Amino acid sequence: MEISSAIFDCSAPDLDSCPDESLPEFAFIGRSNVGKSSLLNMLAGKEGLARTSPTPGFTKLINIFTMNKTWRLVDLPGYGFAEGAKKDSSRFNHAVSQYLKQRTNLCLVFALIDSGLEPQDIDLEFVEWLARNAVPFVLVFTKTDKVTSAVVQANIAAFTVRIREWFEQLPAIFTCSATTEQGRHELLGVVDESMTAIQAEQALVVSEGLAGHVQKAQEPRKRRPDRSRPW
Ligand SMILES: Nc1nc2c(ncn2[C@@H]2O[C@H](COP(=O)(O)OP(=O)(O)OP(=O)(O)O)[C@@H](O)[C@H]2O)c(=O)[nH]1
Ligand SMILES: [Mg+2]
Repeated sequence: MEISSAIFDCSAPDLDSCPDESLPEFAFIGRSNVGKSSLLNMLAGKEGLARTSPTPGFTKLINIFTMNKTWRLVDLPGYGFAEGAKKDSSRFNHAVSQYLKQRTNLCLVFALIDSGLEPQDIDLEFVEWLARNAVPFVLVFTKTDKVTSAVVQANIAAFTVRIREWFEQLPAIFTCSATTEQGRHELLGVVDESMTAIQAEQALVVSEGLAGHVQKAQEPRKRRPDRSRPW
């Protein structure tokens, strides 16, 4: 997939402030500093589109960007930064939780994990939260340029062992580096497949409508792919 236009849309402090749900969205979540904003820029092919920083906890709002005028990338605030950790059992902010649970046009979440680290409790806890709330996601191990591929593979294997019991089918796993652009093609492929699935679903809605089936016209149709998707 080529990205010919990548535009900052808005920064929203909460779900109610997010733009209308007319375009499919793909969101980045993960521990503070894991590389969410950098990965967004890498996929969009536009350095500086989302602001990045070596200081954890930098992204504080739900930042929304429109790609090719037809779909969106969403940069979410990270979890695990002391300020937001407090007593909240899921240890990330309420706006993010609401967005992940209620945004009907959210197609897929890219859940980012630092490939250079052994499984961290906070990431495991978050993945369990995603599973419990049936949020569709893939795992993306970041910053692969910083360690050897043996370390990346060992950390992925260890992570997989720890999460296995929560899933009938493990989530798909990708690796990436914002520095070398490793993984760009694969992750844009995931977006592409998801968009194709949505178009197929919309075509079905039209044909169902033509066949005279009653549609709940006022109810926005969920764009989330069903659980049988390939990832
Ligand atoms: N070497 C390397 N550094 C990276 C990579 N991705 C991000 N970084 C660096 O990691 C730091 C954090 O990156 P961000 O993209 O701001 O991380 P974030 O997850 O958006 O962080 P918060 O907004 O604080 O939650 C920055 O200094 C980036 O330059 C990568 O793939 N390789
Ligand atoms: Mg950020």
